[in-house]
Amino acid sequence: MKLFEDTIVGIATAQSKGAISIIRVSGDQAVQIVNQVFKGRDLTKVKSHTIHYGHIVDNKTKQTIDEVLVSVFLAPKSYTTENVVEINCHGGLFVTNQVFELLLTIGARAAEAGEFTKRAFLAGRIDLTKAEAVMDVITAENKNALKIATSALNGKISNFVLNKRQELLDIIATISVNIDYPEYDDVVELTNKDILPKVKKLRSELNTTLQNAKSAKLLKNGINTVIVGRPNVGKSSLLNAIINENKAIVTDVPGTTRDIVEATIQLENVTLNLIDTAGIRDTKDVVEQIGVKKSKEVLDTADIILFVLDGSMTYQKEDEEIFNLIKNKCHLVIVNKSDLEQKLVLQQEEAIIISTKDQTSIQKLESHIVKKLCLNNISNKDITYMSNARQIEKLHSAIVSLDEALDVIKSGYQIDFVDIYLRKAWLYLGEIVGQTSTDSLLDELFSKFCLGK
Ligand SMILES: Nc1nc2c(ncn2[C@@H]2O[C@H](COP(=O)(O)OP(=O)(O)OP(=O)(O)O)[C@@H](O)[C@H]2O)c(=O)[nH]1
Ligand SMILES: [Mg+2]
Repeated sequence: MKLFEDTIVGIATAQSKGAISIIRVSGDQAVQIVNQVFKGRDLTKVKSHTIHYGHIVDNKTKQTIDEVLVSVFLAPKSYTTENVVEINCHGGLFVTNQVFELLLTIGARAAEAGEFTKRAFLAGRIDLTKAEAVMDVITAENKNALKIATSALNGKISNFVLNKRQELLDIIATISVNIDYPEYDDVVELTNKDILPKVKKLRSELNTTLQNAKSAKLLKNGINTVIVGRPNVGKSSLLNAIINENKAIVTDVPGTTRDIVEATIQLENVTLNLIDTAGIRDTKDVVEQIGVKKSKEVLDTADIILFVLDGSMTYQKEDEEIFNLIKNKCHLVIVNKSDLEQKLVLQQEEAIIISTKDQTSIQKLESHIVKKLCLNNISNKDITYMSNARQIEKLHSAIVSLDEALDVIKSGYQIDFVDIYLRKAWLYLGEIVGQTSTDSLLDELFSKFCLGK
């Protein structure tokens, strides 16, 4: 089936100098168009999945533009499912653009960002989660991000969503039969009591995947670990001790750190993005004030906060004020300077006692971070990780709809009402894989792709 009339062309490799550039052409006329300017074998007669040596020649000027290798993939076994020709030319920007522009003059149209993958999606070769995974593979910056992206590309998310969608559909179908054919003897009469455990089970499975999505985000982007406390408690010393390097300036002058200092370390295969901040206090110093403001702002980006106290001093008003800022966020309370005489008395909170001068206590702190964020072997587990904000939002909406369904079931309303919310959840799950998606969503989504992908 032919979905598109036009044949598109895009430069698939990065727009910079390199050994090779790939120009990709896709559409009904891909082979004929390239064949017009290719001097070598007659491409309209070659087999699919073959590579051919030749030259690209401008027929008007008779000038040879480049020496190339051309790969031919005939429909439907290609990236887009259409006829695809890929021209491997020399990787100079000028030569690549010359070949690209030549193809535009003989019938191809410049592809929009992501248009090749969009065609693969619209033709049904890949679903939306796989299309998004293509971009995630390209943008992956570490082992975990790549692992999550390839697992999505291999269909892990689609399989999960499609299975859950099917289970939901089975429940919806049974309800519909009950509503439409109550008089049939062979239709088992369904009550709210019968569907309650099924919906509950489904909700819990979706919720587990939603929770795992949080881990996936941490795996992908690293854990923003913000070190806060009042001046001079040893925050910068702590950052230095964790990374084992004198990166942040340490002095006994309160208010030493004025700006955010960042460093990264690997912990249990996960990246910790450590962020040292200016000590928070009321100050008249204009520069320090800006630093304090930044410290408070950066708290919003924290996945975990290390709240540092000085064990050699009593609990101060400023400590209390900072604690109020962080108490409802994920945090660890750290009492530093354990090598000095201890004057600090903490009442409710459990604290980790350390000295930045003692590496074993720093290792102890690291194991607390691992425990707090459940990082043990997190990346080795075979879990469905949804790491994409769009997918997570839809999953969340599906769960909300199931919650509404559960409320209706528990309130003892007629089974018809339950059906409404189950259908809503079914539609949301469909949006994750792209079975129920709008044109505007697709346009926006694929526009984020690279050209030529
Ligand atoms: N005895 C002792 N001194 C420490 C320890 N950790 C830090 N210090 C000292 O405490 C002082 C302040 O340390 P910093 O790391 O600069 O403190 P900070 O919290 O970053 O201070 P600001 O940047 O001003 O907010 C320095 O003189 C450090 O040497 C510790 O475990 N034991
Ligand atoms: Mg400091």
